[in-house]
Amino acid sequence: MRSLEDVVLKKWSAAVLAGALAVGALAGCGGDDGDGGGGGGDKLVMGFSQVGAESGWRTANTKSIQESAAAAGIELKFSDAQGKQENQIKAIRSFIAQRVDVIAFSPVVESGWDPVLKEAKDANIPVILTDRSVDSTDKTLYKTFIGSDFVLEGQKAGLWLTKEYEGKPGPVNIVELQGSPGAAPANDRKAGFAEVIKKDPKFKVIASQTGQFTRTDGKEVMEAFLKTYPDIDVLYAHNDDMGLGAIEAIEAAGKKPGTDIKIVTVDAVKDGMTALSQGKINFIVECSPLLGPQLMDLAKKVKAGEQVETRVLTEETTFNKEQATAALPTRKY
Ligand code: GZL
Repeated sequence: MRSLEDVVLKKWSAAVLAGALAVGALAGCGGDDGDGGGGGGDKLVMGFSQVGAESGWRTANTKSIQESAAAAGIELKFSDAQGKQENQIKAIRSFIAQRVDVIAFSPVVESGWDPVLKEAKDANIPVILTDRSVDSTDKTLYKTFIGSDFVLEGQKAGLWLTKEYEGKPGPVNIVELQGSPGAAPANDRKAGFAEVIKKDPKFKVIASQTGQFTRTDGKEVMEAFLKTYPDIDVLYAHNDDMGLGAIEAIEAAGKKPGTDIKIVTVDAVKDGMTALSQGKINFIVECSPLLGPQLMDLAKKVKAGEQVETRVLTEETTFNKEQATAALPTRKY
């Protein structure tokens, strides 16, 4: 009988291998000579709809996309949806009207995309999903999805917690700061974490509420949790930013983050890694925002009519205090 750890770690290593193979497959396809555009040297035009600017991760992701487009000689039409699906749908329709070569976007929520994706397909404009996916059953509506395995990220956070409390009595009272409602990372990080901790009844999620992936909301919700629950042992935050906001609330309540309340988060942005190196966060599951270079490679191949992997997994790891301290000096984001 394989242990849960074996299952999670096996899936993790398979994901990393798939990611490496995918990158290898892309690189091995006789990459572009960087003159921009897939065909006779004309500049490839990409329409990109971004979720918003809600977190440090998002800022780093936008930077990666913008810098990679410039480096690849791709003309980028960039739209910030400010967290609203209707703005993304409007932007995609505008890209269709402008006859861009490729449309890429990070869906703010999983559902409600089929109609506009069908419009792009009918206009013969290929679509690439980045960062987050959609729940469309029609897989012909997009060419590929490049992003993380959010369920695995939740499982990694749960696995760390089970190890942290191995052999210790319960109950272990957990509060959870969820990402924005309906977002794939929020749904999947919650599911992956729950799947792991349900194996031991001492772990109890006593409260779970959205903090919208932002520091401000994370702080406000944690303030409410602290007022309601005097005996919180652990905070699981779906991203560093909510964890950092919660740290402010925990300290204001006279408690020590990382000691009185253990904290596990996801992303591994610089501010989160700094808090981890200071012992205010205990463990971070990495979710890389640096999708730009692979996205531009995929766009050129898609425009050139080449076959691409339908799923490109980003490679990522986890960090404890010592690993964060070592990684910080060279951290790109
Ligand atoms: C994950 C990304 C999430 C980050 C948050 O790929 O969609 O959105 O974890 C960000 O920080 O707001």
